[in-house]
Amino acid sequence: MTWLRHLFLPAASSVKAEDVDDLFMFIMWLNILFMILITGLIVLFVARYRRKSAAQKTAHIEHNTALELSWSILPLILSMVVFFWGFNSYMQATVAPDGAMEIQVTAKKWIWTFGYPDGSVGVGKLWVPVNKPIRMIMHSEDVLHAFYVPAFRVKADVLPNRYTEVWFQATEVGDYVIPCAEYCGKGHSQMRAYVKVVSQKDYENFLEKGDPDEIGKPPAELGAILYTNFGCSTCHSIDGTRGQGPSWKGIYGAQHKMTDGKLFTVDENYIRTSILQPQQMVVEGFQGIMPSYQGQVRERHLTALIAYIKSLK
Ligand code: HEC
Ligand SMILES: [Cu+2]
Repeated sequence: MTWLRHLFLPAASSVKAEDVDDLFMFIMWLNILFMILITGLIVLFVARYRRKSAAQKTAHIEHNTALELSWSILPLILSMVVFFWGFNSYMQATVAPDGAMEIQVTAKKWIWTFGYPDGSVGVGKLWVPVNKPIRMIMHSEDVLHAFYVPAFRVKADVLPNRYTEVWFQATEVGDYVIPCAEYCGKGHSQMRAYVKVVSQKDYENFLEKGDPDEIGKPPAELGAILYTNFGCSTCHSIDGTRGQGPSWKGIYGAQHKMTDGKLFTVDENYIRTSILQPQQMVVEGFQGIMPSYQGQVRERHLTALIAYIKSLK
């Protein structure tokens, strides 16, 4: 019966997912059942008790105790089942088990940043070990966002000036998408990150040596990966079209005018400052909305992004 349980639902890969799906399916089938029952009775009554002639009268009925009790008590029982099932499931989903690994999540337009227990930080990609409870402690640096992992059936608002949390325990190794689930401005639909669920060994390897997808790649190739992982692609195109930010096509070596009238040549230092302190130099014709990546990118990331921008002739 698992096909029935997962009907219309995305793959379920966390310990909570089964329970959420079961309750969802229970409510859905209950609704379908009552929809058929009620519309069926309406059609039946319309056909059967339609007034056929002016003289025809229906019997005058005061009430029917058995019928009235059953249509009150039965729905009460059903809604209480849904309430207690949902309440219990909600409590379990809200309170992380003791000893869960903690991850600090920062949302800002339009990137997700993850802080690990050892102090390292990652953008756009969250590495977690499989079969371990993980508690996410989240806040926003600007507007409302929402952390949502459909495959884990977890979702919570991420607010400025306050922490919210969710926890999950992934049951299968794989990549799972985190789409932002609260409209947060122009780049909202592209505000995505990934949870990368790996074995304990691969996770330790990652903490020790860094992301294996990033190691041993020529800088420009790594830069191309970071372009999407770090969310630069949300605002910068590489084909010359203007987005929220200027396109990167052919900018290396060009002279760019800033809003304060100063001229800069786009070179290594200019790009570096643009990434770390974007507010220092705001390109004319654009708004200073670029988030700072200070403390979130490593030296080799900067080198790679610079090499990539250089390569876009
Ligand atoms: C939220 C949108 C946004 C994101 C995400 C973003 N940028 Fe920007 N970026 C801008 C805007 C807007 C400008 C122009 C205003 C300014 O200079 O601050 C800009 C300017 C730049 C410039 C200068 C471009 C020029 O033509 O002079 C560089 C280089 C740059 N960004 C690199 C990056 C890199 C690398 C990333 C990803 C690690 C990134 N940006 C992510 C919005 C963004
Ligand atoms: Cu968002």
